[in-house]
Amino acid sequence: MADRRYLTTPIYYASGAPHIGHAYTTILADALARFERQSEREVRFLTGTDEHGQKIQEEANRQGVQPIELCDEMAERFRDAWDLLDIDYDRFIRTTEAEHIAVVRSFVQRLYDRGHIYAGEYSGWYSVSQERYFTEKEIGPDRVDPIAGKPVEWVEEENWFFRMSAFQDDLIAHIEANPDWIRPEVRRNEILGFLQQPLGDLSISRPKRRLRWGVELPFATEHVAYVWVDALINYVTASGAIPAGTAPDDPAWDDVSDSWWPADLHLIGKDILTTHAVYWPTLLMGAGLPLPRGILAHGWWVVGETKMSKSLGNVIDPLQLRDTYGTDAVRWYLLREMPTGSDASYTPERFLTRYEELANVWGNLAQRALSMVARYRDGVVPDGDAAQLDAAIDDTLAQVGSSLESLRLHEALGAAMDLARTANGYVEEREPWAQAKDPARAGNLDDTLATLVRVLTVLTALFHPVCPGKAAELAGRLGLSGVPTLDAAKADRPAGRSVEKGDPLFPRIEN
Ligand code: ME8
Repeated sequence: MADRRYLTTPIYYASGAPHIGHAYTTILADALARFERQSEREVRFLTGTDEHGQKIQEEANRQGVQPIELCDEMAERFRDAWDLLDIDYDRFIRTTEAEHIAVVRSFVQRLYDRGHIYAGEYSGWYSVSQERYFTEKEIGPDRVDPIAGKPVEWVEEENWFFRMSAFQDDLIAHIEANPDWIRPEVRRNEILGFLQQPLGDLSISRPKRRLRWGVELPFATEHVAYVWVDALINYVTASGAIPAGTAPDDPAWDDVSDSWWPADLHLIGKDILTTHAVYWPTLLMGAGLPLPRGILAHGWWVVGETKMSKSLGNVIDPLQLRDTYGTDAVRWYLLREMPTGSDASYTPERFLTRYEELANVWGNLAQRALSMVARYRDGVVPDGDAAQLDAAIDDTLAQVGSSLESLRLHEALGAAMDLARTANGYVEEREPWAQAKDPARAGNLDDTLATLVRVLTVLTALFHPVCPGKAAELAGRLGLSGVPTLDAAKADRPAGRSVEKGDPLFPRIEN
């Protein structure tokens, strides 16, 4: 089979507007997808909205609209945000789509037919904001859910259960046999720690008398599917493995090799690790489908020292930042600032520092190099030795490769920026303005200029996944027909090409 990659983001609740947390995961996935496409792999990049459940129903009630009206509006808002942030997804899934509903029904019926589902009574502390139950220990004496800090409610109801406990040993064995399956390692250890306690069964239904907004269970029509079960299945729906209308016992379930399933990487925030690393793989085992090949749980964005929250009014709107600094600056900041996997704090000062890095290092290099080609060589790249920084280029590419391999994207971007720094140092060292004055050094000047154009060409390829707009702009000024792949950039011979100076890539921001 061709070399393919299937990457996913969480599907975001259609009850709230996109903020920098959502933007981070989505931009991270987009940049990884773009790096994959550069290596000429076939890529499927999925995102979307999570539209069923109590949280959505309550928000719709609050606004006095039908749930689907709220979802239509919010799905549009997410799509618009992703367009403005240059997210090049292949599929935007909504869990209210008929195709998805059909797959969920077939999936749960299959679990039922295979004997993994039974009826029972349930009571416990339920968090509407997280759409899940918490234990006494987790909610503490104040009875608030430990993630959102909101009060939980006591719920007693008859429920259908998935025999999750039956898969505990297989799940542990899988995690132990695949050290990179959950990354980073702290998250893997967290799940292995969690699995040291006996795993309970998972309540997968909600009675319609309490919640109508969901997918009706085919074997229990007075119930709808628990929203997390519904939501997780989106990854299979969008893979095309189980086309709508596939019966629960269809042979399609046994051979998914023609589809995108299994996913290569589920990108998620650490808040939803248990659902992805415990509920999801056990549900897949129950259905007899292969497990995703990896999960990357990234850290949490906070504002200054504080959690972002609507009630505190400190939610950072990525689109507002974009209006001031541009799409690529927002993307750069988020990906460069947060060490993949760790937490990070948003501050306007750090944002500005990262912006200045773009302007003063990469932007400045482009401006200097292109204006010197314009001034000294009438805008045509001279036929000099362009390979003077090739050792640095090779080192950078090797480092970027290994950082991407270990999903340390911030490190890969740091390496790319360091190459631009090295090239700026090379300009200082070579003093092209002095070379230009001295006819005996004309050949040296040709070498300097050709080398700088070569580095800029490689940098367009390296920066493209994170700064697609600026990389394309720079490629145009370099006289290229588009942003080259890394291999094409390395093979490029720029001599004789006309280049154009243009305005600074990253203009100075007033105030
Ligand atoms: O959990 N920092 O949706 P959601 C970093 N619908 N990332 C953040 C963040 C923050 N402060 N806040 C949110 C759901 N995120 C479910 C998912 S998937 C089958 C169902 C990001 O709208 C991060 O990716 O609450 C987190 O996992 C996700 O948004 C949660 O989005």
